[in-house]
Amino acid sequence: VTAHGSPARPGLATRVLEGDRRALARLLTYIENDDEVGLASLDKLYSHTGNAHLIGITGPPGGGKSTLVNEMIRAYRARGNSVAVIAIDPSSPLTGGATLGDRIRMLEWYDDPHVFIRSMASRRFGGGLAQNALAVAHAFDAAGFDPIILETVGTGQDEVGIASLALTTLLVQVPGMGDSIQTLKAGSLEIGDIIVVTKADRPEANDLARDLRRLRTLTLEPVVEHESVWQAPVLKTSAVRQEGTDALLDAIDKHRAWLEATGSLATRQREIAVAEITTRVQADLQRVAQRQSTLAGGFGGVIDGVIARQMTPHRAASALVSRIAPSGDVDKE
Ligand SMILES: Nc1nc2c(ncn2[C@@H]2O[C@H](COP(=O)(O)OP(=O)(O)OP(=O)(O)O)[C@@H](O)[C@H]2O)c(=O)[nH]1
Ligand SMILES: [Mg+2]
Repeated sequence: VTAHGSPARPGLATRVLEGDRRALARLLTYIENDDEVGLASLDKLYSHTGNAHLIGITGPPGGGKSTLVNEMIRAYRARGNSVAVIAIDPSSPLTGGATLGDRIRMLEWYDDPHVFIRSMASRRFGGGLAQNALAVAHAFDAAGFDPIILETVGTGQDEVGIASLALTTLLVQVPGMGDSIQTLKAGSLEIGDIIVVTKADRPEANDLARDLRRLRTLTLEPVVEHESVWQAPVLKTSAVRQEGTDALLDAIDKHRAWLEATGSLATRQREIAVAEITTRVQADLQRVAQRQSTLAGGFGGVIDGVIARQMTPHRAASALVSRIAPSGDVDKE
């Protein structure tokens, strides 16, 4: 705390560590707004993180993700865990934010101090979705929640990408959406450490699970069974019949144990850290660029150079980046 007064509210981080929910809620708002208070609190909290298992869930809109998360909360509570949920809400004009169903589901946990659900609007962050969601996860981690579940709709690149920044990623597939494989975007099967067929009470669920098992063996490399290779299981869950959730939690535990046993956990944590830092760098550079572009003589004249066709936008960008990071090797790629 400086003589001029630190922007950090004294004690916010401490109160979060003590389990103060209101302090945690306030911290999350600061983090979402990229407020310096949130960053300063995270400085204090970060050494208390690294304990929680971060679970990503992604899949098609309306695929039953939130309902599944709700069942997972119930099952984790029965096991004595404190559970935090980050629901990235695409805020599409179609859904207009959290659905009534989501709100009712959240109300169920209103009085439970061991459940914390936070919705984040993805449009508010632009390209900065990943680092803010992960920063929120750090806050939950420091506050003692484990696991932390991150739900995103698997439509935009950002949303799929962020779910894959978890330690265990669940890819949801839903039966009865026409041709089963049609709903699966190329390449998206690989991000699933566990593939979950939701709404398994529907008659098409078995066919979909079978097709996914075949597709998995076709697309995911080694056919060889080896303990160092994770074989993504295909599991079925039904919220209607209250089936499959415990098996899913067991599979998540098994994946976690596999990560630890094979050393993949350290690799994964490193990948996540690199991704988080990289997106932060991108966001910071973007902010600098936007600020510079609005100054008089924007970007020190390079805009004029581009308009006058003396310089390509590509070269203008490189010139600006080397001005910001003079020793960087950005042009050498
Ligand atoms: N039959 C059946 N319907 C389900 C099941 N789980 C969810 N649903 C229904 O599927 C619809 C969508 O469920 P959500 O859990 O909101 O799906 P979501 O994937 O979170 O949706 P978005 O977040 O809007 O993309 C709701 O009408 C649920 O009642 C299930 O196990 N069986
Ligand atoms: Mg949802």
